[in-house]
Amino acid sequence: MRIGIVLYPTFGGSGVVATELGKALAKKGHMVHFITYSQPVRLGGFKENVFYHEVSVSDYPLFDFQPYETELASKMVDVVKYEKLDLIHVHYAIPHASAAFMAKQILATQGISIPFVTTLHGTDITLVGRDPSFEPVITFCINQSDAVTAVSESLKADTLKHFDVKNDIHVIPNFIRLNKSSEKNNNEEIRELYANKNERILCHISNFRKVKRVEDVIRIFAKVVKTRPSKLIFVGDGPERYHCEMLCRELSLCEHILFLGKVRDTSHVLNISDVFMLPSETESFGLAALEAMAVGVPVISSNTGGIPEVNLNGVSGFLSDVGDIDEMAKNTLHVLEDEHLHTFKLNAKKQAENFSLDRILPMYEEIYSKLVQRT
Ligand code: GMT
Repeated sequence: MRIGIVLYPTFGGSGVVATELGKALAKKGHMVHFITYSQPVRLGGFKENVFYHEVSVSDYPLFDFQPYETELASKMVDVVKYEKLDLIHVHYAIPHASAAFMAKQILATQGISIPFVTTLHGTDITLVGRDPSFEPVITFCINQSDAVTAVSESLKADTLKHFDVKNDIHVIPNFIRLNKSSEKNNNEEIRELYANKNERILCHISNFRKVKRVEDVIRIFAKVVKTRPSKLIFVGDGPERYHCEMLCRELSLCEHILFLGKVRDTSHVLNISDVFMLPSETESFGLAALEAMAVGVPVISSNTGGIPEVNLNGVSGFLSDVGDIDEMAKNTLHVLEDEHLHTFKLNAKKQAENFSLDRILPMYEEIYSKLVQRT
């Protein structure tokens, strides 16, 4: 098939899932055309069957706000027409689904029929999408999509609760490429760069938005480090990073906490970590937690949204109510104990196998085939 994938090219989970999906489809022989405003961070170098179409954003002085949706829709029309695409798959509803709807309508006037699939990822429904100013457009686009998928049962339930959706929503969980991420180097040399031999390593990877509650990670760590010598590694950047750095200083924890900033390939950090922290306010799935589990890192998380579908309480880690720092610290110390850590690591890896690419990819292909046959 010839598939157009519209995505955010950034470190955010929806962009990672869309890029990895496209790469996997290309490997299976599909022609994959990524459409977005800059090269997706996870795309890497040249790959057979993969093409990237950049949406150039106009900087005409009249525009205080650039008309990205219009430019994206125009690019989609062009790519569908000249690359003879069979379907478009958009990741994250805003504004990708409405741009796809517009492109579809324009193409219909030229006798070209193209179905589009919308994948809902999370904040497009749970935070941004629930803003009343977006609601009519999101509801319309979900209902106009030729197929709709959501990354967890929880996200599907949230969508049905908050929007007047008439379309079916297929739950297709996020996935992990196990063979790559499970190549654990056991690289003691790298580990020694960050921690002493007797120390455990906790890590958190995110875009440092409020919803991630990164300050909770620091407050949990402050309790853990009193009992067990440890280091905390932060990967990523975003609006809350500055506050977090201030909190580390305030709590005199700077010598124990490292902020690495944005890192393209997080596997090196995950490979040397003993526990992954995800205390989010809401989380439709928690791809970062799954990536950690895939290399045998147990997860201490909140029990919100789709996280319980990924992290199993007492098995691959622990879940607590949002903001329950005391319990999360207690659970972290439990996991880090010598007699428990190995079992939690094995369990985390085993649970991640339920989300292997081999199991999930056919679910998308089945939806694509049905739509293409219908057109
Ligand atoms: O919120 C983010 O971290 C980014 C966002 C995105 O769409 O890029 O993540 C959402 O989609 C991910 C991929 O499906 C999920 O793993 C995240 O749980 C979800 N984030 C939230 O729901 C807060």
